[in-house]
Amino acid sequence: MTIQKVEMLPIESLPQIVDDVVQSQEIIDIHTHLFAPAFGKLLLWGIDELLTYHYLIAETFRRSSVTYDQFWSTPKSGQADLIWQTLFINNSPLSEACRGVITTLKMLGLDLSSRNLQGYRDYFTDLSVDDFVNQAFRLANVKSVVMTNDPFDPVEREVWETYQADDDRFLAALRIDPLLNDYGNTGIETLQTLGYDVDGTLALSKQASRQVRRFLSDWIERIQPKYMAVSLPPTFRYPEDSIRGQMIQECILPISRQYNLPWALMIGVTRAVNPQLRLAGDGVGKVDLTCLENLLRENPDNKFLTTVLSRENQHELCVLARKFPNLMIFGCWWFVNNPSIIQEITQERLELLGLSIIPQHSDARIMDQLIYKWTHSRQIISSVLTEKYKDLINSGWELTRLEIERDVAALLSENFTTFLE
Ligand code: RAT
Ligand code: ZN
Repeated sequence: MTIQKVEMLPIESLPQIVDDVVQSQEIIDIHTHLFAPAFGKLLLWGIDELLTYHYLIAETFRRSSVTYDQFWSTPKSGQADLIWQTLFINNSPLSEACRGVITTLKMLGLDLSSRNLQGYRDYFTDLSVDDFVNQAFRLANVKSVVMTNDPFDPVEREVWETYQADDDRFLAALRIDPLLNDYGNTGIETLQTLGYDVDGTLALSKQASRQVRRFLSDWIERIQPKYMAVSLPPTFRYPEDSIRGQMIQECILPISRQYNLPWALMIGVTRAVNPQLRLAGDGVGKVDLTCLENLLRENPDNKFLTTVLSRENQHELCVLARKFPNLMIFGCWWFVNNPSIIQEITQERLELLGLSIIPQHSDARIMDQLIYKWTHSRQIISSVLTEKYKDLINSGWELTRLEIERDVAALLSENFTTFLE
């Protein structure tokens, strides 16, 4: 048998080659808050939306004397004016969320030297939503995004009455937070409104769990999600003698197995630490990951996707993934989605888990953000990978470009699709 000769890479050309490969790899973005254009107003895009991103709202209150009441009673364009003036004109836009706006405007070809917000608005006025979506996907080099689909939101429910799901750039995910975090209020109320016969008590009767399972099945069949998802507080425990514990055991885990649908847990958010900030008011806390360890050990036939919000939990999460192949860890979520921390987490994950991870998701809420979130993330992924490949070459391993392409495709796209199979 003859061994085909392949061209091995010299170490000097490595940074350029890895960067080319990372830039040209199409991405599946596994968690966003974006919507297909058919969802109408639920799809946010344009400069005023970009500037009023909740990450920037939180930063504005730190540098402006505006009161909560003044801010919230101002129309969106006025809020955007204030944010622009405060974070971009009166101060240099150094934070990651601010830099994101700059990267986006630049990649859209707008003149940053003008610093003219009205000029940026005019650019968007001339665009149709479809054209803009095409442009964002092209500039971000993203193949598809997973939406966050919430059957507890009446506005979104109405869209699903007629939505054809014919735009395959937008994949669905069934978000079920109220079932696990607010069953006594939104959970029961919504189920009853939709005709599921659950009683109002806070212990899940046999009848109520049957109804919740029916609700989940109906929505899975309707929206064909890639996974079910929930965000959980740092106080999350499992097993637990609580409505949440029961819901997980009797409804979520069996349905997840029945449909071969991963359950995505996003753990570590304390909601409304400062309620005055609304969506921008959530905080972070460390979680005792024994909860996940128990879930993984007791449910080897279930698939779990997990990301954690605190920096302190990242290492433990990697170690757990080494123990349980039914756990796929993903993304640098929200408060850890900053270059210095992404770099650290990505290195840590590659060192502990090799290529068996999904290094990033965008969490984009506004279509424009797809552009900067992936531009910034690609830069870091590329530089971390370059260092790792350099170490390998220095240790004596020879690499080909094709092997690098294979690895990057796994990280940015195929690990997700394979995990779903
Ligand atoms: O990152 C965010 O925008 C947060 O507000 C949350 O949406 C978080 O990502 C979540 O999905 O709960
Ligand atoms: Zn999110």
